[in-house]
Amino acid sequence: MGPSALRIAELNRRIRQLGIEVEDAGNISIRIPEELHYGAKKSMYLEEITGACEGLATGVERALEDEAFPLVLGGDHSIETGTVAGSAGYLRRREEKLGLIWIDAHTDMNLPDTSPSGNVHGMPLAALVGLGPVELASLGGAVPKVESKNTVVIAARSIDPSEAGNIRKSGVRVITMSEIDSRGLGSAMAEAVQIACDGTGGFHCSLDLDALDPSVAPGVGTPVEGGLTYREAHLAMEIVFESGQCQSLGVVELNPVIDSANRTARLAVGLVCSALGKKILA
Ligand SMILES: [Mn+2]
Repeated sequence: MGPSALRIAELNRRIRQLGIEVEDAGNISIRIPEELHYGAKKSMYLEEITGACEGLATGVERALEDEAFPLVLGGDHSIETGTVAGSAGYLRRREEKLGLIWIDAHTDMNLPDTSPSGNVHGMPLAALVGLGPVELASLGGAVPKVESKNTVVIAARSIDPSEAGNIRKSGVRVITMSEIDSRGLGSAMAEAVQIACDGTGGFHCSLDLDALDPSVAPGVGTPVEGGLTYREAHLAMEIVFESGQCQSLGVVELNPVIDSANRTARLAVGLVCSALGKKILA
């Protein structure tokens, strides 16, 4: 439902207004929740998620081969395993590496063994840096999809105790909200871009809308108080654009069921436009 809400908020028209050609590739085919195989309690719907991500990875890689910029909308953050697999696969063919900027209230570094909920949307970053779950980590062959030294989480403020061990083990840089409070978002994002660009051929930016404060983005799967302001989020997207190194973008965790009159979708459309180069004074 997230992608539909973004279309209703006129995402395509707003991007076209920036002078960018848009081709809407439609939705990934997934069965409705009632038809899905629940799977193991420790990693719910992992089989369906892995299948969906395989198709998505192929689509993203093909879009990049066609010299398009893949913008992937969600939905559950687990889909980004597919997006990043495709984006990294494209660079791997050119013997280059992908960096990753993960903007999120959470670090998404759980494993089936450490996850309190069994929700796979809490595991995609662990999969991408090669920790697991193995089905997602090995998607499309190469493990890991991104190296920890080129991966950064920004805006984190809710980390499960068991997850913290995985973060330490991986060596991924996590810039928390406390650090953003003290040094400012501009400086924190500059460091994030530097990490993601160091020796890579470009980076993927994954924007979990729960990175924003619930007062501006109420329509997300797992809201956490104390997030980015409206302006900070736009600044983050502007810095992503100005880097000139963002190869693909994901905007995820939009949940219209708990949104208020599609407000979070409209906010997300504005953020995508900033990431694609929209300026206050053109
Ligand atoms: Mn997330």
